[in-house]
This record gives sequence, structure tokens and C-alpha cells, in this order.
Amino acid sequence: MTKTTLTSHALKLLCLAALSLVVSAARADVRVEDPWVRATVPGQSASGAFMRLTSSAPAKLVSASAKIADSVEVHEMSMTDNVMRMKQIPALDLPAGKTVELAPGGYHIMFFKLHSQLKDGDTVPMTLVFEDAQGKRSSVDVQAPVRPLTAAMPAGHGAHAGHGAHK
Ligand SMILES: [Cu+2]
Repeated sequence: MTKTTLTSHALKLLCLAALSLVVSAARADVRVEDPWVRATVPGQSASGAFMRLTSSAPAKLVSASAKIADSVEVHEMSMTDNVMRMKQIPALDLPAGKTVELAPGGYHIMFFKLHSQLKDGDTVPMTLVFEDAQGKRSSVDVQAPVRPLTAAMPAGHGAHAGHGAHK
């Protein structure tokens, strides 16, 4: 193969790639629903944020940031050898149109070295960074209310349940 044919072949490939980019460059709009952050007790230095994410096009959650903590990581919690373990993941995949749940016991956004106690009724501003299939990044600002430790119940069992049940 001569150098010329190689170059023209490469050019054709490049053109094809450019074409498919244009065709599939639908913007990935990510819907963030029901975000919340778990309240902490005095002295507790870590907490988690939970929510539901739905992207219109294939995308992934690559990072998150918040002023309330020194570091923020995307985590996955799973059962390994009968022990719940959590680990940082490089990205959370968001298939097009599918709702991905960040919930206690599963995916979550983790805050380390919290600057102060998070109390029920506080609001935590945070920024989520998403990357679409083309590698283009966009950020979404989220205001997440702080809910107490016992808030890990299914939606629908809202704030009215349980009043007066404490002893
Ligand atoms: Cu975690």
C-alpha cells in the first residue's frame, strides 16, 4: 500500500466519523428528581446524597462537587461476601431514557470531611457533572434538602407517618 492510499483511506474514515457525530449529537438533558442529603449527627464527617437521574441521551455522571465538604465522590455500595462495601466509581452510566436511582444501599454521592453538621431542613447546593456520548461535559446545579437518618423509606410514606410513635 502506498502512502497516498493510506492517507485517503484515513481521510474517508475521518469523514465518516464526523458524519456520525453530527447525526447522533442529540443533547443529553439530564433530569434530576427528588434529591436529598442524609442528615448527620455532631462530629460525623461523612454523608451521602441520593436522587433519581434520567438522561434523554446516553450519558454518565462523572463527578460532583459541593462547598459543604472537602471532597465529593461518586460511590457504589454492594454486598460482597455478606458485607456491605462501598467504593468510588469512575462514572455512573445513564442509558437514554432510563431512570437510574441513587439510593441508600446502592449508588450515592459521598461527601467526605464535612465542614459542619447537616441538619434536617438545611439545603445543600451541589453541582453534578455529566458527560455525553461525545465526551462533552455539562453541569447541573442541584439544591438538595437535608433529611434525617430515618428518611430512607419509600416515597409515599412521607412526613406524616410516624409522628407520635417515638418513645
Ligand atoms: Cu460512599
